[in-house]
Amino acid sequence: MTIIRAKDQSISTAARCAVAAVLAVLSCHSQAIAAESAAGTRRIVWSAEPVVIPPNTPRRFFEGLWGSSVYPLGNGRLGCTVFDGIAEEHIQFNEDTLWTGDEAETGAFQNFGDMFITIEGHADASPTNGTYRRELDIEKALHTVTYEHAGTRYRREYFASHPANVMVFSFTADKKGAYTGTVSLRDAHPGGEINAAGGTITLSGALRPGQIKLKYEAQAMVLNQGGSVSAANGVVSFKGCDSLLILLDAGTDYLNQRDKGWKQQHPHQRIVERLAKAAGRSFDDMLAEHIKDYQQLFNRVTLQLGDTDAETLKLSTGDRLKAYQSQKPDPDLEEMLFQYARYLMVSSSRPGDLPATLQGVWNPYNWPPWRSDYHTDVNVEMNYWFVDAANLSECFQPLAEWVNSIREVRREATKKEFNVRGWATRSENGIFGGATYHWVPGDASWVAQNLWDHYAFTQDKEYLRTRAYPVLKELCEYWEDSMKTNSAGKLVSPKSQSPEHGPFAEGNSYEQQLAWDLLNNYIEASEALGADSEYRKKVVDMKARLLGPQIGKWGQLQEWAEDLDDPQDRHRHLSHLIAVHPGRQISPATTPELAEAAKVSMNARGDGETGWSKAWKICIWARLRDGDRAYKLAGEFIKGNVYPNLWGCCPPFQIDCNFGYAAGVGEMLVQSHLGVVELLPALPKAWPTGSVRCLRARGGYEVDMEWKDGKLARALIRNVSSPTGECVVRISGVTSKINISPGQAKEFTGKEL
Ligand code: FUC
Repeated sequence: MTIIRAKDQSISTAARCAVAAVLAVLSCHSQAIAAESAAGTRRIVWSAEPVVIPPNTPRRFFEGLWGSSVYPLGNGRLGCTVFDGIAEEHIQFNEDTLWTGDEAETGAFQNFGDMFITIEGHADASPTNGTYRRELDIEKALHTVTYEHAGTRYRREYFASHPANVMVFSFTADKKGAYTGTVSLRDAHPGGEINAAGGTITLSGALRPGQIKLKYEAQAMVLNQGGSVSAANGVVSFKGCDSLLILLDAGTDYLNQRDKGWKQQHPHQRIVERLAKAAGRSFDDMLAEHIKDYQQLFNRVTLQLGDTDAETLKLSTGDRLKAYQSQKPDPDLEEMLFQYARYLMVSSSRPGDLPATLQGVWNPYNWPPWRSDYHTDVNVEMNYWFVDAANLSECFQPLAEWVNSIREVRREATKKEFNVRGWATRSENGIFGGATYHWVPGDASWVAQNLWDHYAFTQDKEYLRTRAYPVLKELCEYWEDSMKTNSAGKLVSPKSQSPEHGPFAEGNSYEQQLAWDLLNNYIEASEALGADSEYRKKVVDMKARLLGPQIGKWGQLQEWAEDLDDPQDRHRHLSHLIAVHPGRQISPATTPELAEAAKVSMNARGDGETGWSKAWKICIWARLRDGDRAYKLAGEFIKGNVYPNLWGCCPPFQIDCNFGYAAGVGEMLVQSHLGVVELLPALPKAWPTGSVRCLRARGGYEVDMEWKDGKLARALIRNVSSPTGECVVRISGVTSKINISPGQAKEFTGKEL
């Protein structure tokens, strides 16, 4: 493609430019398989050891072993984590709708169960004989395990197909009759039933806690070539088989519609149909379809941040992380983590599904850390910050649909609690609208910021009209009814806590900044739709009367309306810096004094804390245009908060860490929150040469860039969805207005840069 990886030095610069010119106007969506694969560089997470968790391991150790070593597969709805033992394969699986809770209680995302495949004659197989390798290829969303035992080469290939909507596990060998053993399922909940007939095991039951007792079912279908398969006592046995194909599907009767009582038909029939369809197809056929579907999303963006030496590239992922911890430069790993976040997003959030939880669609607990829920005081928002910029707009849809599904429940609860219009929520949220922990007035506006931003990137008016605008408007009404006028005549938010620390006070910066953002976004949204001009005037007035950001006695940006900040406060939440990122109220370009105060606060908070906190700090420093500091935080994150399977950790594993990191990398390369598409606003010295293809910018644009010696060498901006094509760009410090007709692109080289 337009961007040739540095490893592919055989392609001349002239050839590169020619390719660039021809492809300049094509949208990334229509481009074929990325050149990366063709150039022989592949994005692979790998290890030479299976995941071994000794029986009866206490939960806190299990978390460390599971969270750091299993490889995740998912198709948005279904997810599984694989352990890859030789004599016994263990596959823990999830389906995104298996939740406890109801309209009052958050509940928790649930483990669904486990599938075990035991292989006879492997008990003495050694994973350390030098032939064992397990890998996750994130360019294909394909997991492979290979090993040799007693003169036979064994191969397992697993994937979670979005188009076929089932998970697929293949076991092959280079000798006939190599597989004898059993397949079994374990229900993660008590009281269910497990039956086996023919080659299929069925697990079914109903959840007990909570008022909404979801019914669930999973089926594993074992298809063999050669040998025989039989069923007894809930277990499928296979004997002397040349190969096995196991299909796994699961579901519940959850429906994201309150007016239907949150329920639909029992999942049994849907599972039977999906499995029957998949069983009629070959593994190769389903794999080809899966890779095509996945790469339509994944291949849109390529990124190159520099070269890692060949020795480091050969290391297993765990060893590369160790090398990185001992200061070995590895820009390829930094880039890999950006792409890994895209892998996780495509695998855990597809249209029609529920949003990615704190653990995406991978959770082995019934009482998971923080319920594996939708935390609205930073985490679920962070999950979706990077999605549009990383050219995965389709993956955003679940968040908008979830908000839409719970609005009514939240409106009722808010009316009952505060007697105001609109709605608010508490920071722990579930799939039936139930919420727990403190009420946090700013939270709903924060999710609404994601909703607005998705429009800002895509310019999709139908989405704005039906999904974002109604929420923005009802939240304006919430603020209208909830704000008080203080003694200085300013509007202040009701008493609450700045997320998770400090006193309960009025006018916290968290609420003030989020209210500003909400009102500001509402004004733009109503203008874009030509809607509610009278109400808009009211909102303009409210925005003007809001208590704004304040600079305190040590030059800091105040977290509270009173000047209470402690310079020793290292709290993980950065709630008073939302105006810098992801908001747009404070920036070095528009409010330099406040931006300086934000730096004082950021320096005081320090460069430590949880994985997601560091990820957010990357974003904030990038918005403050300090690329080197943003890079330092990226390094702190990789050294301290990334497991060998590349999951980010709080600890424990929390997917916002991965997604927040990707947002940070995006902010370092392109910013567009101020109505200007700004290229390389925070490029660190550590990435002097690099390139990126098809990042998205707000307004409906796509950006390709190549840079050299810390300076932009070539840029291309494509109009993919801007109706006007009036684009303000900031390139190499110069701001100019350009016009790019829909479907066209403008290239910048030479003097313009
Ligand atoms: C917020 C954070 C915690 C954790 C939890 C899921 O409450 O303060 O660190 O990430 O979300």
